[in-house]
Amino acid sequence: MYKISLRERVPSTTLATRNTFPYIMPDSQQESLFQQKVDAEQKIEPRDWMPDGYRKNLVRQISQHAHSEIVGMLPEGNWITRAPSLRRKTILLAKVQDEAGHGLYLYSAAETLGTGRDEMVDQLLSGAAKYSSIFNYPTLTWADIGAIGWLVDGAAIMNQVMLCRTSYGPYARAMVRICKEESFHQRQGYDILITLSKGTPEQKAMAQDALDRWWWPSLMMFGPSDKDSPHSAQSLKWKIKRQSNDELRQIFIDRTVSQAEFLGLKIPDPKLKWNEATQHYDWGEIDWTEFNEVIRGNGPCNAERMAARRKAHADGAWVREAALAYAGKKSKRNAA
Ligand code: FAQ
Repeated sequence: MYKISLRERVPSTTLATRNTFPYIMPDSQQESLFQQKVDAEQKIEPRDWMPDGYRKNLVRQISQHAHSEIVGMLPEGNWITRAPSLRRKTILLAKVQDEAGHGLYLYSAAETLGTGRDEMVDQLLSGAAKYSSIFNYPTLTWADIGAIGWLVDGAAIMNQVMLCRTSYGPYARAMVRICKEESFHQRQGYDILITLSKGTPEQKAMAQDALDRWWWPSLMMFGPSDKDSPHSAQSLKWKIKRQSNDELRQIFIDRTVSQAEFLGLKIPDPKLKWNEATQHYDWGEIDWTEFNEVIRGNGPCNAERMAARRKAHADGAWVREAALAYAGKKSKRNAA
């Protein structure tokens, strides 16, 4: 198949074909120019030529990322009415609203690749598309809200800072904005845990219990280990991903251990130990059976999360209809 690329510079060897412009470049040549551009750290923009696989992979990753932000509102949203003070309530409300905003930036970025938002949402609601495993765990106590901010947002930032340098322009730019907000989210979670860990023995125990339950699922957020990650090699070549799942997971562990120590909490991993030779922490083994079960839909809260999203979507149908009718009226008025 041949496609025309209007934005690529036509190579000088083709100048002889000037009179027959537009020049039609074979896919193999387009692909090699595309890779050169990626290697040179130039951003790929929506109207640029891109391999079908690059487009598909991006829509897959960005839409799953968007779904994660939206489903990710549920575990914390669950605590807005139960936050222990007005201050904590307003902070949590703002944080959960930020997650909705992140979902919207991401759906918009994915739409620039030619897939409609309705289609992406249908894929989430039908179970065809994944969202992050982490949001299938329950928030049992207020300390869980601290643990989500500290560990879940902390892991999300670790992954998303690399995505600020992803090769696709609209995704990279969305990430810059998202990361700024995620840093605030991480601090607010840590602040909750500082308060609890300096509190009564019951509060400290609550913080430890939250760390015990959220530690391993947070490490799973980085995805399967590199050797079992089907998308990584190609995504790294296309610079969609800039670091591997295992690399990011290790950096996250290395940075988080001292934060746990500062809180006086113990990471639930008997094998966790500083390794002088590698200058990294050694650590235990993730329960990959649990990870695979959760992403297959069999985690503790998968059914509940999907039921909540389906209900919200159905309940919001009238809002979408009203917004469309209003937009239609407005564009008719403007055209008149
Ligand atoms: N959960 O070959 P890989 C947040 C799937 S945002 C579920 O390694 P890839 C903010 C993967 O999709 C959190 N599924 O895949 C917040 C693929 O399935 P597919 C979300 C997972 O894409 C905080 C298959 O396994 N962040 O938390 C998971 O190269 C608090 C094979 O895996 C992002 O989405 C998982 N943990 O690497 C919100 C960041 N891991 O599509 C509210 C962007 C893997 O073939 C409250 N995404 N899978 O059916 C990425 O960086 C990548 O997509 C990875 C996975 C690193 C997640």
